[in-house]
Amino acid sequence: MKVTQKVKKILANYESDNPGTKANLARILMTGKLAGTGKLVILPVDQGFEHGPARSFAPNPDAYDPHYHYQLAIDAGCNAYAAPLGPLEAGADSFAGAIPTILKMNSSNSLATNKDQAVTASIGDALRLGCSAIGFTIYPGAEDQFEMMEEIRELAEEAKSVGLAVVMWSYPRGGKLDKAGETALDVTAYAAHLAALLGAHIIKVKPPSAVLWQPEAKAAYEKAGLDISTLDKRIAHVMQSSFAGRRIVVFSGGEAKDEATLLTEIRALRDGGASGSIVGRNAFQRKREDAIALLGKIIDIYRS
Ligand code: FBP
Repeated sequence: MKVTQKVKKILANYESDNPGTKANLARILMTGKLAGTGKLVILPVDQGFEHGPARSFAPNPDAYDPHYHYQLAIDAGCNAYAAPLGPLEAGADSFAGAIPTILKMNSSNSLATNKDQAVTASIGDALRLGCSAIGFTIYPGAEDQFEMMEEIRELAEEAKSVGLAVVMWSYPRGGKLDKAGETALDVTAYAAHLAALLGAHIIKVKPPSAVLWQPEAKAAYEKAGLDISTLDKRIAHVMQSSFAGRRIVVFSGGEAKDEATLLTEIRALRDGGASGSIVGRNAFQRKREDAIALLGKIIDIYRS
């Protein structure tokens, strides 16, 4: 594997990491159709946990099979495939070494009454399955947010010590946050910044709206005269909040939507300097050939 200058430059931002972690970041950045460009598209499939099987897979019943997702990520030319323990185990032998994997180590479920996550796998599992990274969700704003932060502190320390990379899903929710607050620009930038502060190599947040939710933050944005009128400008601000672009930040695809809307959003992500996208439902809820075509278009946008 020849590591490009672009990727070397990104790896240089991770000044404290050991060669194992850098090699795993390089594997992710040097795989798939975006290999070497510094951009990445990841397929995440943990929605079975988060939303349940029918909401996740009934639109495309082939997707009930965990092998389906490994193959989709490979054939579409994704950089990596992220999933909880069970589905990674279910294809571990058939797909060993075929695509970098990210072990999603905690999950919630929609039957829960509180906004919290259970740790559902170990660093040993990640190593046994040959994963490149662990994935972990924090819910900034939730009653249990500090517990989640303490859990990832411990897991990240262990992951980094054995050469794994750390991907953090930072999803504000719970507590005082309402729906508008969850994706507000100030809250999203705060969530990305918190993940960077917690030592994430790769940060994952939702594309932010133009809402400024916290009055104190709103005043600071207004005083600074920050232009937040378009999505690309808001993405640039989230990148700035992630150590001035020194951290890889990918944005989620969200609920299944029409292709034109999604691609317009992806172009704004690219124009704002996003590192890439992590697209689940918009991929696997479509028929396989449509999903591959759509992921191909997303990849082309990042390549251009
Ligand atoms: P999607 O592209 O399907 O939105 O997947 C990204 C993701 O972060 C998943 O990893 C996760 O299961 C899901 O979003 C959570 O979505 P929500 O916050 O809407 O419950």
